[in-house]
Amino acid sequence: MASIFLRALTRSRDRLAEALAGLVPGRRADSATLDELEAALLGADIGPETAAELIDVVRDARAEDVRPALAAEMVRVLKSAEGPGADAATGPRVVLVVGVNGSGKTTTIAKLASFHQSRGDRVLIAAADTFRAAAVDQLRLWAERLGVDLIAQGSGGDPAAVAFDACQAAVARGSDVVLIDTAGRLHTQGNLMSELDKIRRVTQKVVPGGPHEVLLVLDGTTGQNGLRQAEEFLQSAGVTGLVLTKLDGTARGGVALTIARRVGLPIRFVGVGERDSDLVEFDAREYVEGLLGTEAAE
Ligand SMILES: Nc1nc2c(ncn2[C@@H]2O[C@H](COP(=O)(O)OP(=O)(O)OP(=O)(O)O)[C@@H](O)[C@H]2O)c(=O)[nH]1
Ligand SMILES: [Mg+2]
Repeated sequence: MASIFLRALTRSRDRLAEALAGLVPGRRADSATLDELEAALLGADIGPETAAELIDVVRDARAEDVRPALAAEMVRVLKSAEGPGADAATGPRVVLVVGVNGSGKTTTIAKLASFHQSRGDRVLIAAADTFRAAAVDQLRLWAERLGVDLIAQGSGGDPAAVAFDACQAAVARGSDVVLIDTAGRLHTQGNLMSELDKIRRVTQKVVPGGPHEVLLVLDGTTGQNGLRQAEEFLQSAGVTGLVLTKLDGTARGGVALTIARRVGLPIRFVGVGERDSDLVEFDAREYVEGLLGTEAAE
């Protein structure tokens, strides 16, 4: 089966292929072709600095080397941001999910629950988005559908108290993974950040070393803009990895490269739809094949 990335990145790949078709075998790329290639990279939602650096890498390459050199550099950039998540020494592994509103946090929680379930892990979900009543209902529905434990309080409750209860319940029940959903919006962004801080602190009290992972969920359709919106989370929420959602809904998808280069954090998962099964683990090589075609990354 063709990889998810080949399917999701078709439009960007076609555009890049068109630009690369301007190369004349045996010669170096001329400046018009390089300009077109840079435009195609930008069109794929690869940020301007990253695009310029990629062009620099192939500026003096012979035509037949351009694609493999681009592929190698893209893989290098993505891999440089990779790193293992922290493991839980004992007790449950606590994963905190953060991000701007509507980015796909709650859906990602459901997908992660399903992912861990399929590996035989016992999962517990914490509904720590108490800002909207509907948020708890949405999560409860997923928990019922997936058959995983849910800890929730009425809306308007204290998110940190929910996280605290959830961690205690997880320890008591012997859960392997705790997934904490959070609000994407509060009255002010400052409130939101201090709330996330509080959630982290209470988590630590119950589960030493937690949260083991703080996942920032980023809407792939918002590209460079979304990355800017998420900047505050990157600065103050202790983010350890990213989830890029809605890759099925964007024809571009190159933002992953900018994330790796600028943010220096690994992309852990990619969301490719609204079902709980629509989650894939990020793979740098498959992603680059999606952008440049299968031959390029061999
Ligand atoms: N096509 C597509 N839609 C997605 C994906 N992930 C989430 N969505 C949709 O995006 C919308 C928002 O998702 P939520 O999971 O509710 O987002 P959230 O970040 O929890 O939103 P708030 O709690 O309001 O901050 C929903 O309609 C989801 O079905 C994805 O990977 N692909
Ligand atoms: Mg939500």
